[in-house]
This record gives sequence, C-alpha cells and structure tokens, in this order.
Amino acid sequence: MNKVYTHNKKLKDWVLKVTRLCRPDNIVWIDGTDEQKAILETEAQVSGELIQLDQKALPGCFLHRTAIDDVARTEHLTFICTRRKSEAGPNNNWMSPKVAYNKARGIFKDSMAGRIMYVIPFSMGPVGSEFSKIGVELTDSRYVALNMLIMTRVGSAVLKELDKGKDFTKCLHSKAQLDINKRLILHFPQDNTIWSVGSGYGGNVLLGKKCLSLRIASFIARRERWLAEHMLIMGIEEPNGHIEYIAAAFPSACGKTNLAMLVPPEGLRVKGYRIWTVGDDIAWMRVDSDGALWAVNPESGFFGVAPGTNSKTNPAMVETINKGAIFTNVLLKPDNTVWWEGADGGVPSEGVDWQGNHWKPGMKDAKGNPILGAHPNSRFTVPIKNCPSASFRLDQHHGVPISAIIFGGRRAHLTPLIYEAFNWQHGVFVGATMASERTAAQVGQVGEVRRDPMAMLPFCGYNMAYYFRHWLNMGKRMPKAPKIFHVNWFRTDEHGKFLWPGFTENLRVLEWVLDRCNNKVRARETEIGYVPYSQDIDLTGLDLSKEVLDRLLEVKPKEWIEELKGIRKFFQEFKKDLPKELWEEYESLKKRIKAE
Ligand code: GTP
Ligand code: SPV
Ligand code: MN
Repeated sequence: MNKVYTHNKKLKDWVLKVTRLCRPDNIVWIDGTDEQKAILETEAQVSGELIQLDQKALPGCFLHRTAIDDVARTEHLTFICTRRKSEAGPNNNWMSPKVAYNKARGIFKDSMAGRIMYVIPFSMGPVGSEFSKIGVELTDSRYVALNMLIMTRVGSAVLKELDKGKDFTKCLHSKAQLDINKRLILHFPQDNTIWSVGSGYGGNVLLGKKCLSLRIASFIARRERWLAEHMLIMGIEEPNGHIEYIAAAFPSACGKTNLAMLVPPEGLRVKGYRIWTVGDDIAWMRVDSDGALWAVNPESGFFGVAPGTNSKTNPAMVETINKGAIFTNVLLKPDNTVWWEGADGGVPSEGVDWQGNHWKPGMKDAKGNPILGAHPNSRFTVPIKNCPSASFRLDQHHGVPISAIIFGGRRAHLTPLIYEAFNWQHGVFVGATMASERTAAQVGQVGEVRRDPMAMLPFCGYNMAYYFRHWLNMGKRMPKAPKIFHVNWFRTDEHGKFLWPGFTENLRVLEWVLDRCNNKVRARETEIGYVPYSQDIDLTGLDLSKEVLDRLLEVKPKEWIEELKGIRKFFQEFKKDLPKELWEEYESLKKRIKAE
C-alpha cells in the first residue's frame, strides 16, 4: 500500500471494510499526478488492458477491448434500492437494500484476490466549489482508474476537501469474473452508496458518471432544490460578443455531443457566431441569487460515441481525440491507429476488430450479416480541455446562466423541427411527454415510441412522478426561468429521408431560440406551442426549399390525437402520484386539438 493521504475516519474505515470483503493483494491511492498515471499506463499495457497506439499520430492514446457481452449499459441489471418500492417509482427496477447488499456481497466476496484495489477520490464539479460533490471509487480495474482521471477531477486535492469533513458518495466497483449472470449495478440513494459488480463497460463502471451524477445526484437534488439532468450545455457567442447559454436534453445517442461542439455553417459564420462547449452529457443546475438558473458540467471529459464521428459530422471532436484519448471497442489498423464505421478516410483493407479478431471489409457472420470493425456503441474517453471549442468557464464555480432549455427526441413524424412551450408548466409537460422512436439498430419494433421524459428514464434515481413535481416547483422558485423548447432533427419524408440536414445547420434553429428568448422575433401560435414563421429561420447558404421548411414546421393536430393516447397511458402508470398540473396540461392540449 502506498502512503495514505486521508485523515477522514469514515473513508479509512470504509476502505478497511471493503478490503476485508474483496481481499485485494494491494491497495493504491490515486493521487492525480502524471507520474502515477504513467505507471498505471505501463502496467495496463503489461497486463493487456491497454494497447498503446502510434504515439506520433496519436500521442497519449490507447485502445481497450471489453468482454463481448459487456459493451453497453445494462438497464435490466440496474437497480434503485430505496427502502420503499414506491420511492423508486414505476420507472425503475427496484430491490430492497437488504436483499441487494446481500446478493452483491456474495459476488464481491474475494473478488479482488490477486488484484490491486485502487482508491480514487474524485470531485464532480470544480474541486472546492460548494456546488460540487465528492465521490470515492474503489475498483480493481486500472482501466477504470485511468478513465476516471479523464472524466473527473481526481487526486490529493479532493482528499484535502474530505479532511474538512465533507461527505462523499461511496462507490464500489469490481470486475469480479465479468460474468453477465453475476452483474449488478446497484444504487442506494438513502446511503449515498453505489455498488457495481461484474462489468467493465464505461456507463456501468465509471461511477462518477450516470450512477453518481444522475441517479444519486437527482435524488440529492430534489432534497437540496436543484436539478441534475441528462443535458449538454453550450454557449453561443452572438455577433455582438455577448454569450448566451443553453442546456439540451436528448436521449442517449440522439445528438447531445454533436450539438455541444457544433461548428457554425459557412452561411452563418459571416455573422460572427462562435460556440463554447461546456458539457455534452450532464448538467447540474441551480437557482442563483439573481433568480436565474445556473449550470455546471460536473464532468471533465467526454465519453463519446465513435461510429459516425468524422470531419463532416463533428470536426471539433476529430481534433479533440487525436491526443490523450482512450478508445474502447474500435478497430485497430495495421499502422497502430484506429478506425470505426463512418470515420474519416477510406475503409482500411484489414485490421483487428473490436472482438480482437483479424478483420477485412466485406466479412460476414454465420447469419450473413456484415461483421463490423468497431462495435456500434464503441466510444472514446478524452479530456474536455482538448476540445477547440472548450468553454473558458469550465472551472467557474457558479457555471453559466441558462437562457433556454431544449428537449428533443427522434420522431420521424409528429413533432416539428422546433416549437416553444407556452410557459414553464407547459414546458414541464413537453419534457415529461418526450419520446423517441426506436431505430432498426435497437431491440424492439421499429418506429415504436418509447417515452423518455427529459431523457432521464434510465437515469432518474427516484419516482418520476416526484421528479415532475420537483420540476414544477423549480419554475416557481425562478423569477428568471429559462424558456423551454422542443426540437426534432429527425423528421422524415415519405421515403424515410431526413428532411432537415442537421448537425452544423442546427445553429439556424438555435438562432431562432435565442431571438425568442430576447423577444426579437414573433411566432405562430399553434395547438402545441409557438412555432417559427418560415421566413424567420435564416437559410443563408443552405440549399433547402421553403416548401421543405414549411413541412418541417407543420403541426398536424390529427396526429396528436394518437399521441395523446400514448401520453395518457404513460401518465396513468404513476397513478395518484402524478402532479395534477400535468393532467391539466393534458386536458388543455386535448381541447386545443379538439380530440373529443
Ligand atoms: P450519449 O453519449 O449516448 O448520451 O449520446 P449523445 O446524445 O451525445 O449522441 P451523439 O451526439 O453521440 O449522436 C448520436 C448519433 O446521432 C450520431 O450517430 C449522429 O449520427 C446522430 N446525430 C447527431 N446529430 C444529428 C443531427 O442533427 N441530425 C441527424 N440526422 N443525426 C444526428
Ligand atoms: C448514454 O448512454 O447516455 C451515455 C453513455 O452517455 S454511458 O456512459 O455508457 O451511459
Ligand atoms: Mn448520455
């Protein structure tokens, strides 16, 4: 064991207790120094956890491969373990804390034998800020330790905060046997504790991310009257030099990372816009003394989707990941660089695929399906500071003031490109009824609508009926509440082709959003909210006809009759717990579209 830096008795006692349970051969405290990081990287190469990539082309970059059945978050093995089932709500898997601890203890027992246990003290949010939260992760994975060094603020400075008597989230992780039948992701919000066992995949094991910053944090945020959300945060510098910040919630793989680091299209660039990336996945937001909503990104890195990332879709990310990145489950090229489906350059003539097998383009599996070089959920971990558009306010304790909140999903039909809620309560209804269509790449019926309120369905650490109540209350606490909008980049024509070009062009829609926030533009009042007049969306430099734009902005009340049925069914799951204000909004919408 290296030097123990802490005087926090609770932490020392807990490390001892876990040591007795998991029986590691040794304990190493992660101090956040470059020297220790270099040692971990070397050891990880020796153990085979990491493959060093070409250091000229990709300095500081490594490749990691997970087990074949450990490539994504396992929602069915993820539990909220509150004392009462009703506290977890119909939106979560629930286990009683007693049963959960007992079940997991059996898997954790002796699981670290022959391994080192790393003690990782980390801060979500700038170290020392009164809005930040501290966690300590105990893990037997070097890959986890190295990723946590990118995704969070790790090291001795955090232990100093703990010495001041601050509380921390106890985060315990063991790979154990990486057995999917002995895998559990358990959250004990009432004990401020997370136990994750049997996985080595990012979202399951980087416990500062979804587990702490969303599931546990959402639970704490309700008590402390703030919001922990699955949202990107970005600043839009206007031609006059003023920066307005927005936060946007889209479900997983629906475009947060892409939007957060958008590069303005040529047609608008002449106006002098510039984007500042604050975060791509998580926003912690609170009402400040000025009555406005202020947001921080608790993370310090991106854990982004690799496939589809290229200089056309996301040029800023291409620049971000050419140093200091850990790639997971992508293809290894013969020149010791990496590739994925939809990457820049041509398809390589051969390589080693994400499963570690020799790969050539055109190879088929037993069922005749093409064998992919990279897993569709292959990802990279990289520091935000690498990003050319990284905000200069990343370490600001108060974060950034939010002018607009944007909800969005993938809907081939129904929702227009953009609409604005009538007011905060209506905006909460818009967020609560958010939905996204399943794509062919997901299990389930194609086109089937899955409700994903505020993009938080897999991440809300308590009963969502209480969560909606909390959102309604937050509006009342804010004299300067942000306006709420809903976007849909995914409306299609009769051939299934996207009507809107998306990506960089989305700035044209954000321009309208900001103009609405600043009362600079009128809008058309429809049954579902305010929609732009087509002449108010600046199409300079974009080859898109007025007819297509009109289709993108069209609201068809008839289609909403069907939608209402789905909303009703969803709301009914929450029984008497659902705030009556949401039923009021439902009834008003029903009246407006004349669905009787
Ligand atoms: P998580 O990291 O899982 O939370 O996902 P995310 O919301 O950050 O999604 P991401 O930005 O990684 O985008 C996922 C996919 O959406 C990519 O494969 C893109 O091709 C696609 N996408 C993103 N933005 C747009 C857009 O404006 N239009 C279209 N058509 N597709 C988009
Ligand atoms: C998501 O699925 O929303 C992610 C990736 O951001 S993971 O961290 O795996 O949850
Ligand atoms: Mn996400």
